[in-house]
Parts: sequence; structure tokens; C-alpha cells
Amino acid sequence: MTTHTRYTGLIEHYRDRLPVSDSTRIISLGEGNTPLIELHNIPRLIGKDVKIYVKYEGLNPTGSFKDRGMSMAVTKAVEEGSQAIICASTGNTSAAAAAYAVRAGIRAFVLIPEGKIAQGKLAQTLMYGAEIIQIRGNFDEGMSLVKQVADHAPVTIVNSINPYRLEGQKTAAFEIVDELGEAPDYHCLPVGNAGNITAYWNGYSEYAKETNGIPAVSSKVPVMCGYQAAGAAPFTAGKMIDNPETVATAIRIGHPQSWDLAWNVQKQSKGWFDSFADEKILAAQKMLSAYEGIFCEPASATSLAGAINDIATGKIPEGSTIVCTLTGNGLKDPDTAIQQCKDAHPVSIDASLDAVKKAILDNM
Ligand code: AN7
Repeated sequence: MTTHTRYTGLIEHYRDRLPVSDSTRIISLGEGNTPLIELHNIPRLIGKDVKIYVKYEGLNPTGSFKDRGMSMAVTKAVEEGSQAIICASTGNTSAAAAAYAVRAGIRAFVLIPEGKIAQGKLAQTLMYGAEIIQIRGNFDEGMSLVKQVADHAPVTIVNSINPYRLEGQKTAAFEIVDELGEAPDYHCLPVGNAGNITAYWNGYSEYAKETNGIPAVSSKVPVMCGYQAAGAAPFTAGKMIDNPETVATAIRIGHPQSWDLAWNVQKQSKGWFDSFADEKILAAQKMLSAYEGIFCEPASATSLAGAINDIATGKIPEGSTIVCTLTGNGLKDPDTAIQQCKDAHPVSIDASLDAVKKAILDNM
């Protein structure tokens, strides 16, 4: 006899570890349960004996890890009677907020830096019908305005300063341990506001100890490695940055909202922060596509850029098991991808068998 279980999102799946009750109306689009893919070619290419897995969060319903947090945050906003949510965003949070607001039947207001969010994210947010407020300023300025306006208008903030966001996002760590049977040795993430690195740490920590009578699932926690773009690297600078710049627009953030929490993660996990030039980040993005068939957005590849660097220097030793989170889908930012491949010249030919045959045989 076969039994069928339908996956209906991370809140249902991990409900005994999340702040919901039997009467909570769950707002879900089937987020979570994303692939943990072992890299086969890149470890060989770099000539090191390491196991690298990527957690491909680009396969969430709106194409990024934000859906985990948004499912939880919107569920709680609705439970508390909120009619509208608001966020500042470099693009992915706005797409997720917009989608989950539609699902819940409430309004979404999103503040985005004009001209600085990737096309795919803008397209999504428009399609979901959010109220888009473009500001002539950056994410940090938008975030500051969102915090101020929430005192003057009946809106629930769904940026990662909303603690339910981190509750939802911690489930990614649960999934990894559930699949591997143990926590990895190292976990590498791109860092913007540092909400996600905090959420993963919370998830790993929770799984490593008995919680509400549920026995521990793992016997250890990973070392947490947070990587930033060099032009937007407050953690490596040790102070806030006023004019962050990077091609990885998702992490074009100079005033991280989870500053203290992330430093705590670094200390407790004995981890570190580092930063990389845009060229290194783009090279890692291209490497994932060209050698593994995995397309992530530029910001996401920062995790792999960092891991490769730390493996090369030996900071991450051979024999380690490493997980890199790929936070967003490559389709989010087609412009940067096409720009990266501007030297690839697709041939144009007549629509004839002879011409196609020649195009193939000339390239074998
Ligand atoms: C693809 O959408 O802040 O360190 O407003 O979209 O938890 O902030 C996005 C952040 C990494 C950084 N990768 O995560 C937003 C926003 C991608 C992202 C991050 C973001 P945090």
C-alpha cells in the first residue's frame, strides 16, 4: 500500500517548532523543501578533497529564501489582524512580500531603491500587484523610512527585524540536517542585513539541543562563514557603510539590521566574515552555471566565492563538509547574466538543414 503525503510548505512541515496553533490560518505557497545539491565538478576543479553542497533556495515560489520568512511573517501578521504589510527591499523581500500579501488577501507596500533592483524582481513585484514606492535613495534609507512610517500608519513591517521572519528562515537549517543526518562542518552564506545567517544559526542551534521535549537531532553546529561584496562590507570594515556599491544589488546594504545578532553568531560559532570583489563574485556565479548547471543570482554566489577562497587558503580544511546557501535564482537578474556572457557569440544562420548541420559540425 502506498501512502501519499502532499508537501504543503514549511510551517506545516515544522509546525511543532514554529509559533502557530491549531487555529492559525497558514499563508503558504509551498515554500521550503529546496534541493541540497552536491557539487561534483567544482571540488575536482579546485583540486581539494572537500564535500560541497549548495542549498538551492532559488527554487522557492518567488525564487528566493525570503519566502520562508515571509510565509511565517505574513501568517502572523494576518493572525494579529493586520490589513497591510510594508518593507524596504533590494528586490527579493519585495517580491516575496507582494506574493504572500496577495495570497493572504492583504495589501503590500514596498520601498525600493529606484533603478537599483534587478529586472526579474521588479517584474514579479509588479505582477503581484504590490504598491511600489521607488525612493531616490538606497536600501538603508528605505529601511529607516519604513521603521519611521510604521509608527504613523497601520502597517506591519516584514523586513527581517520582524522576528517571525527569522523563525521561518531557520527551517532551511533543519532541512539540511534532516537530509545529511548531521550538521555540516561549515555553513557559508552571503550577508546583507545578516538576518539569514542569524536564522540558520538559530536553526542549527535548536536542532543541536533538546527543545520543548523534542530530543536533539544533531550532535554539533557548523562554523558560520558570512561573506559580503567588497563595496558593501560593513562586517569586514567593523562599522556601518554609507554608500554601499556592488553588482550584487541584493546585498547592496551598508547598515545591516541584524548587526549585533550576526556578531554573536560569529563568536558563538567561531566563524568569520570576509568580503570579495565583484569580479570574484561574478566568477563564482559563472562557475556554478558553467560547471554544475546551477544558475543563481550574483549575491548568492558570494557564498561559494568565499568557500572556494577559504578552502584554497586552508582556513576550511580538506575533509570538511560545507554547505553554501544559494539565496536566489539566476533568473532574477537576467541583465547581469547576459552582460557576463557578452563574449559568447551565438551564431545566426538561415533556417535550413545544411546551415544547422554546418553550425554543429564546425563546433564539434
Ligand atoms: C539573494 O530583498 O535584503 O543577510 O531587501 O536577496 O539576510 O539580508 C535581500 C537580501 C542574500 C542577504 N542573497 O540576506 C532584500 C534583501 C540574496 C538576497 C541576501 C539577500 P540577509
